[in-house]
Amino acid sequence: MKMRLLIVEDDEALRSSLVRSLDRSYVIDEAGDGREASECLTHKRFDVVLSDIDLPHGSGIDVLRLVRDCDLDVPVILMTGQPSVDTAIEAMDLGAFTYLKKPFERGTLERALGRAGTLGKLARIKREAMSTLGKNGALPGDRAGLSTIFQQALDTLWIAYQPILCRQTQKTIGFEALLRCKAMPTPNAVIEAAERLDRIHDLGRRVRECAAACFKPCNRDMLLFVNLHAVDFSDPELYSSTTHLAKIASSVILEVTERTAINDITDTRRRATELRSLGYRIAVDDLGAGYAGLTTFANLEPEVVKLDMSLVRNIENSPVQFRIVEGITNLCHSLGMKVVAEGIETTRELQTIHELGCDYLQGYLLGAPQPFLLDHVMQQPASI
Ligand code: G
Ligand code: MN
Repeated sequence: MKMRLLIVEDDEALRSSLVRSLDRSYVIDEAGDGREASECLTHKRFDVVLSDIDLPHGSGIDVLRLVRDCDLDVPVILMTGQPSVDTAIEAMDLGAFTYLKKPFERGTLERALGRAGTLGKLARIKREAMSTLGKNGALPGDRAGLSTIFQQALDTLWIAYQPILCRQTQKTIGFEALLRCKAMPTPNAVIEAAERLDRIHDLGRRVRECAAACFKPCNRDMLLFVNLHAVDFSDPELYSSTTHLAKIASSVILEVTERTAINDITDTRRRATELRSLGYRIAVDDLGAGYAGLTTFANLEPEVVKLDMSLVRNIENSPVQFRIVEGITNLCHSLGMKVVAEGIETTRELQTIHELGCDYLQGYLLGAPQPFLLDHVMQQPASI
């Protein structure tokens, strides 16, 4: 089967000559500028895109972005008369397959097209395999593709709230705000994309804003647990007193994960103090899953500690997990910290955790994450 090729070139003479020399081997569509290219790309799928860099109504770099809005894998070959190092770097950075310096020989073009077509197919198969296997790795490998999908993730982002219950009273004492979106398979995929694109601050701001805006508890004592990425600590906006979140800071517990090293962040102690002066409290999240040493713990002086769910999973059958959770809980209590057991899925786990005296409980058994509903707070938890 012939490969489908889109040629984007405003110079008509060159475009016709390209079409003439290639139309025996390819099914070709032509576009004279970015707008026409966009038209073609929204209606058809191509195996390769060959585009001039200098175009009316936007450059080839814009075409590259346009392409990625419609297709995450199709290889793009850029052509240029005057290659400037900057454009070339930007093109490659955005995921252009290669760029050809005009004039080029027919053989050079054919080789580039052949290789691009094959690698494009490979990328599609890989993506299919990844999504069949349910791996997050289905993220596009290049920046332009990744930023397109990341933007969609930001645009479709919403917050699910999972209840956290008091062990003794069995009442809901608060909710953890959890990132959800339609554009990407898992919350971790969104975070990984943000890390790769250096956009953790954008993601964190959006999550915090949405988490605060959609949180409408009937009860004023209800707490809101919000996750922070280690990089969020360096975002000045986190320390602003005028955000939606800051307005309810006294109800907010900021969760700092133990999974990623917060050690890279300087001045942890000063930053924690600043957050407390705004009214926030701090929790160490996923305790037991990471490598955070005592320094992080000492510097953050968390009010709350959340046990990683791997410690909770099947705890009734594991004397080792039992001893660890018992030890952590007792130590935290002696330091005046409250302990949350996360990821409780079975009644056996719940019973064991109950015996161990963890203060607060969270997990699918007690309540799934869901959009904030007013009757959230009224719901009857599984009995403990
Ligand atoms: O890292 P952190 O603890 O913030 O992650 C919480 C994640 O765990 C959320 O994505 C949430 O949906 C998920 N989660 C919540 N409760 C349970 C549970 O009982 N079991 C499992 N496997 N996952 C859970
Ligand atoms: Mn958390």
